[in-house]
Amino acid sequence: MRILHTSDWHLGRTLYGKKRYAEFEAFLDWLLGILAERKVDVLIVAGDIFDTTTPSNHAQQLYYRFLCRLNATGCRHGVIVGGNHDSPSFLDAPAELLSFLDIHVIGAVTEDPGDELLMFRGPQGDPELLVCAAPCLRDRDLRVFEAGESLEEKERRLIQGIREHYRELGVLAGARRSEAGKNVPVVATGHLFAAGGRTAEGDGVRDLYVGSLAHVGADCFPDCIDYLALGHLHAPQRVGGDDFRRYSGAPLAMSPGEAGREKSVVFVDLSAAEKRVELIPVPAFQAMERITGDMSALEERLRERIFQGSAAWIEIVYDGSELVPNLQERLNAIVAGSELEILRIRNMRVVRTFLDSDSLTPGESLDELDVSDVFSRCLDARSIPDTQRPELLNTYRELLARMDSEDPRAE
Ligand SMILES: [Mn+2]
Repeated sequence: MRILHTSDWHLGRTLYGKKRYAEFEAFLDWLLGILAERKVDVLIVAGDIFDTTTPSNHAQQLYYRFLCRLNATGCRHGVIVGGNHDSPSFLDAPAELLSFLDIHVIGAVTEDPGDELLMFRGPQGDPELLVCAAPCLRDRDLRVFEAGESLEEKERRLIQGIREHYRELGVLAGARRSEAGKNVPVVATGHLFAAGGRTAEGDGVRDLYVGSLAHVGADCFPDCIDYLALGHLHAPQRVGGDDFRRYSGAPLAMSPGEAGREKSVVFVDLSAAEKRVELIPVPAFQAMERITGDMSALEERLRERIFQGSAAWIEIVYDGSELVPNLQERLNAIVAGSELEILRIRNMRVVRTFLDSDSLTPGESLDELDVSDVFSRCLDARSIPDTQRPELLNTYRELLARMDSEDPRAE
């Protein structure tokens, strides 16, 4: 059995307002090529297929076009599970239709964990792979919350709910395996934050749960799993040092700050006498770069890139001490007529001034700050004592998480 594991495509995601459809399309075409070349039997996409719960028509077109071409690569089965960015009901809506292409979609958990169990059979009808296709487990799916409980209690119960779900899947998988009468390999999916996992600045991973401390211990997953295909963390990584428990990571850089970090998909061969995994690097379809420095360093670097004929998307971080009131105009004048494109300018001098002083100065913009900067600034401005801050911060994060997870199509 040859499996390809990927996740966190975030189709439709923009970068500082810039659309990235050309990159998504290039990635999906490249992936079809890899599936054919490596003679992959099963494709697993472990959540965050789309960036939002209401994907654009263009993002949907890329997705369905890819799925239609999947079988032609020789890949016989597809498994798609919902992530925290996906709308479960949106993913599930075409599930019956897609099952005719042998593509299995699990947008959200149902009353019966058995619905997540998929037994794939070979051309002769013999069972060859068992997949526990667990999607992102949302707090409302697990229904473990009670009114008035503390944040810590909520998190403890959530972890317990996730643990229980995987335990049930393990029991069911064991039973299905003995029914099959042979030692069929088991692959499980998940879209969650495993304890010890790494995130990096600029990689665009959004907190899954309020408090974000709900990290799932490696002992949560049943022993019968031969390969665990996880999504949610955007940097490729193993779980607990185990080669067969992995995050594939996102295929595309989520910001110019991430440029240069290797992106990959995971090729897993369970058919060989010795099972093995291999990371297949994803090419960078769009050059990107973050350039940091004072005015002369920025100018020198930009000119260097222009000379090289680069068509990169650039994020500028100005950290000079000199006040440059016309920073944007000066930078744009440098790149005018070249292939370079400046997507964003972050003026650290302005950010520092804004965070340190009580008054706004001309030229400051909310765009320079992230949402938590603004909130801390707000607490400072109202002289909120430190003792009250953690609770206010939690309430604020709860509100943000609720805004993020709103699913207009649900119900
Ligand atoms: Mn993601």
